[in-house]
Formats: sequence, C-alpha cells, structure tokens
Amino acid sequence: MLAKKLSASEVTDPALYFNRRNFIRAGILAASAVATGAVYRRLNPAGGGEVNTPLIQGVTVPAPATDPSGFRAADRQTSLQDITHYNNFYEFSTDKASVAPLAANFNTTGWRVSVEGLVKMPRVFELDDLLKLSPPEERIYRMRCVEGWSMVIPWVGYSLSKLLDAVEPLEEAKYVAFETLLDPKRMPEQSAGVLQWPYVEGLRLDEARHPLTLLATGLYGRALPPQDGAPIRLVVPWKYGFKGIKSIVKISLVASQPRTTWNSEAPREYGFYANVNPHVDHPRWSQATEQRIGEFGRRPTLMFNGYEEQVGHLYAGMDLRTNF
Ligand SMILES: Nc1nc2c(c(=O)[nH]1)N[C@H]1C(S)=C(S)[C@@H](COP(=O)(O)O)O[C@H]1N2
Ligand SMILES: [Mo]
Repeated sequence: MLAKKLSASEVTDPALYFNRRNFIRAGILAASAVATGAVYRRLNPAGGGEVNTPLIQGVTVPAPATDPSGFRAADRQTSLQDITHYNNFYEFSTDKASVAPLAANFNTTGWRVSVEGLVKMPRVFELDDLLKLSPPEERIYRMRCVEGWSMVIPWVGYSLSKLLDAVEPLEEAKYVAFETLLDPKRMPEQSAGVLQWPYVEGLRLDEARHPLTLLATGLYGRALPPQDGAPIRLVVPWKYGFKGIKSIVKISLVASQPRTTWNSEAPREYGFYANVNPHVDHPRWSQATEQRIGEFGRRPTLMFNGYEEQVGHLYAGMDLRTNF
C-alpha cells in the first residue's frame, strides 16, 4: 500500500485521509492503482529466479471441473516467478521487488503457533503438528490486492475451520484475531516505524469457518517461500489481500471485533471487512477494475472477487458501503 513517495499532486489534502498520529508515519503512503501496471513492468522484467522451498508430499487435488465450491478457479495461473517477486510484506520492505531478496534467509526453525483465547482446548502448536492437523489440499484462488492488481495462485493448505474445530471455540467467541511474528532481528523493517508492529488481522468467526478460508502452508506444491508468508499464513480469497496475514504466530478467539493493522492505520481507506467490491471505491481510486499480473490492460473486478455464490450469504442484510 505504501507504493511510492507521496507527491502533492497526487494527494491534495492528506489530512483528509490520515489522522494526526498516523500521518507522520504514513508520509510515504500513497498507492495509485494507475501506477501499478507501469511499476510492475519496470520491476519485473521477464526472467528466471529460483524458489528453493521443499516440495510438499501428498497434496490432494480436490474438486471437479465445475467447482461449485470455488476451491479451484479455472483462470490461468500467475507464474511462480511473479508470485514470488511481486510481494507486499512490509516487515521486509515496502518495495514489492525487494521483499524476495530481503526475506530470502528468513529463519523459521522452531516455529510455533499459539491458538488461544475463548477456546476449550488452547494449544501451542509446533509447526509440524500444525502441518499434520489436516491433509494438504491444493486450492487455486483468485487474489485481489486493494491496490488494484490481482493474481491467481495455486495455494497448498487446509481450511482454517479444521484448526478451529481442533481447539473447540466457546459460545462467547465471535471473532478470530491473528498476529504475525514480532522480531526486528528477523524482520528488519520492524525497527522502522512504517506500521505499528506486529501486523494484526481479524475475521468474524463465521468468515473464519467458511471452507474457502485457508491456512496456507505452500504454493505451487512447495513449502511457502519466505516472501509469501512462511511458514504459515491466512488466505481469504473474497477479501482484499491485506486480510491475508503472513507468518502467523498467534490465533486468538475473542468476543469483540479485534483491531486490524490497515484499518487502524487509515480507517477511511481500509475497513475491517475489506470484501472485494467493485461498487465501493477506495477514497483515492476506483475499485471497478484490476490489472491481472502477467496480462495487459485491466479486467473488471467481480463482487466478492467472484466468490459471491459461496460467501454472499455471510453478509445478507448488511450495508456493504458502511461495512466496507
Ligand atoms: N504480516 C504481513 N502480512 C501481509 C502483508 C504485510 O505487509 N505483512 N501484506 C498484505 C498485503 S497488502 C497483500 S496484497 C498480501 C500479499 O501476499 P503475497 O505477497 O503472497 O502476494 O499479503 C498481506 N499480508
Ligand atoms: Mo494488498
């Protein structure tokens, strides 16, 4: 979201967009949907680049061609090169092309994820135990960043609901809060004040339990590369990309709506729900179209990113302009 330096011609009255506290840190905050394509082509000339993560054994390929589940989008998949070299991961860099090299040596040895809060069976999972909780499945999802670009990614993982079932949420639990690792030694930009760290996100419990909501551990059949959120991240295909929190260390079941990073940085621009919606524009740009990375030109953005059939019922009766 912090795509480049703020220039006066692009944002005439920044005070309209950021509160005082945030404005100081948000000095470089100015994404432009128009610029996305040009910046992307400049930073990503065609070419190789290796991803050295191990292959995941025993990945199951679930749904049939018609795919009423939404698990396997038929769209052409974005290349591994693009998925791993055009990243938003501010703990490493605000420059999409710099995340891969800066995250390359990210050490995930001894990774644990604490699942806690309003649950009957709180538990600190060793990564291996978390990976073994449910068989890995391939899910081909359309991904849409709030900045106006999109990708199609063959993730590997399992539905977050499997993990939630394992810890047995209590009756009072209404939301799920997620937290990224906080360790400035391993995540160098956490020493800078770009965002308030750690990165946090949240979902309503029914959203978190939807089968499309994925706890991702890999992509293209390999373990998750550092730049995409190793060793474990969230993927919610009908929401803007920033909901997909990376490198998770804590998942808490809570009673009320948790604070989320981008919503607290710029509440007018980024809502808690962040459902992909071509009819609700970002205050500074239209959300009606998107640039699919690897394609020329822009294509229309679909309601709920094309997953309306699967998730529309979660928002029945809600005003999606106020709850953006
Ligand atoms: N911890 C953390 N998670 C994050 C981000 C981040 O900066 N930090 N960026 C978000 C944004 S804005 C997007 S679009 C996606 C990008 O995921 P990708 O690089 O795997 O495509 O990650 C999301 N998750
Ligand atoms: Mo994003």
